[in-house]
Amino acid sequence: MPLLRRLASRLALACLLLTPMALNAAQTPTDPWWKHALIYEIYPRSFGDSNGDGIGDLNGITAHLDHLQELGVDAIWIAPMYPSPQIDFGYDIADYESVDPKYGNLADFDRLLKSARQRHIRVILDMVLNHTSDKHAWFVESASSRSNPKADWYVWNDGIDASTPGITPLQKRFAHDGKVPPNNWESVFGGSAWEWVPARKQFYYHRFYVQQPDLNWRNPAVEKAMFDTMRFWLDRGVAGFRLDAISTLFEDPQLRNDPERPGTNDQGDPNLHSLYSDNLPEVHDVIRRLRAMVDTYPDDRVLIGETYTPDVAELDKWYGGERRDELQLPMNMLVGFGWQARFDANWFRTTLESSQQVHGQPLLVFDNHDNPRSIDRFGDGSHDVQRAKVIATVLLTSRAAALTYYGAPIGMATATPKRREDVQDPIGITGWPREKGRDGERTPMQWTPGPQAGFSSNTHTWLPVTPDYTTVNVQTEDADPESLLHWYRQLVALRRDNPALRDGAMQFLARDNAQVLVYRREGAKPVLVMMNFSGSAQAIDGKWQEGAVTTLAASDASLRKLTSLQGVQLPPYAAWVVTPAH
Ligand code: TEU
Ligand code: CA
Repeated sequence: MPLLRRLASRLALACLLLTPMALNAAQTPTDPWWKHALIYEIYPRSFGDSNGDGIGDLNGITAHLDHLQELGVDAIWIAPMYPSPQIDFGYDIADYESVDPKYGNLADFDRLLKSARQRHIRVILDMVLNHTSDKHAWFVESASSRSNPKADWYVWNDGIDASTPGITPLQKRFAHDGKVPPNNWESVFGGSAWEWVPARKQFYYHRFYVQQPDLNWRNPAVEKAMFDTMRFWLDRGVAGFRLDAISTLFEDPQLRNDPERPGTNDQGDPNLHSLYSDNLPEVHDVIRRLRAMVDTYPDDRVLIGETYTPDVAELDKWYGGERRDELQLPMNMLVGFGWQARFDANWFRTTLESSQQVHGQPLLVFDNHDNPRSIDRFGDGSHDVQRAKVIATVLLTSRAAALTYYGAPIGMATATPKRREDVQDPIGITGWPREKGRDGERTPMQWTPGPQAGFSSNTHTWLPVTPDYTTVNVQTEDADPESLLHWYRQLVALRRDNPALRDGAMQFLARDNAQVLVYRREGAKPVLVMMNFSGSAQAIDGKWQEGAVTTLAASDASLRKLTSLQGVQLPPYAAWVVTPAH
């Protein structure tokens, strides 16, 4: 063997031995693992219940890791599993360095980490930096007086005189002791964002629930404490964090009123433009310091951002723009959750094309624990699974890292409560019937056609199992090669080691046909992806790929035997992925 090659293979061997995770087949040592990853969000309450209390737990996740490995998942993101009063089901954290007893303990967590590692699955934690629970020791202390050591850890204000001219009806509603909140800021979850505390005779600010007071990120002690908790988990071996509501860390020091917009929101409050309460530039300084801290760890730890942005230019700022010194993977919410998002080839062509205009790797996402499931948002009630296969094709064949959510790969439906008394999510109780809350997208995972869909031995699960579990479940779909689950597995396997699908640029074709979405992933051996967004057959243009082709994946069996594009009609809602035969 020539010396250079021998050295190179030695080096590769050394890498293999040193790296705690084996590298994927086509992964080069310079490619960070997250760049082409499939990341799978787990809502721990709803994934697997190991102890029969009707609530999911960490051991329940560990028990189902084989399924995730078979799917080809590179990392799981676990929604908050820390001790919490569970007002916002974990997003109100009372202790950042432990596990909620309902979900297990630190030993269970370490076991989960180890079992996942054995299956080449990394573990990403949810990190809630903007606020804590009002039961967190920091807030209890902070709220106890104006002079305690943590007095300045949260956002406190004296309020203004209730007779001040120009105060809004909402401010008036929150009057105490002749004082009203200092401005018109609203909680995303309803009402004023300011809550009165008699012990301090002051208001504190909470962007989310009253039980979620905002930390004061202008206090360096807060940053230090939060970075320390992140080190706690990085030292334990987590692969990174999904940063919750990251745009909300800072508020305007002058507390200027947010501009009003016409109409009211789902909680019945005036619509506001969060000009002074969200997305302040100071947050980027924190993120740069956080990135520098995370980069001191080996193995490419990753920062993922919950970044709902108005456009791609704003999204690019979360990468740090050209400097790329902030988040590696801020979520692109525009393609999947944009207010105009619909099952429409033009929508996807336009937004996917612009998704590429960032200084880092795009991260696509169509499902999460806050929004109705994509199968319902993009479905029409009669071709839901076919359409879900098209959406899966977009997610897994675009040039992007991919984020999915438990239940999406089997086509679990959104099961929104029908009666107010059944609602668990507090915003669904206060907002009923305009806002029915987020329970619908958080129902128990459907594993089997057996009792409680195999989620729990307890007949009383925290949310009811959706009745469609008898057909929509892992076991049944595993046995059906035409199922949505098999489609996901096929595409995940394909994107894992096809060079064009990994890094090839996206060249959009068929721009003048509003019924089809077609793109070529460029490369020495390009890959052509064709999707029919309509209910009628669509002609394929032989020029998209001349010569003989091989099918890599086809959602419609009739396409699989074809060896050329000439004269072919793409069946309704079909997705076809091909590559030149030679
Ligand atoms: O969500 C932040 C956020 O922007 C929410 O307002 C989201 O738009 C809303 O839930 C949709 O109904 C994150 C978490 O994902 C969410 O579950 C938490 O409730 C929230 O932060 C507070 O921590
Ligand atoms: Ca804040």
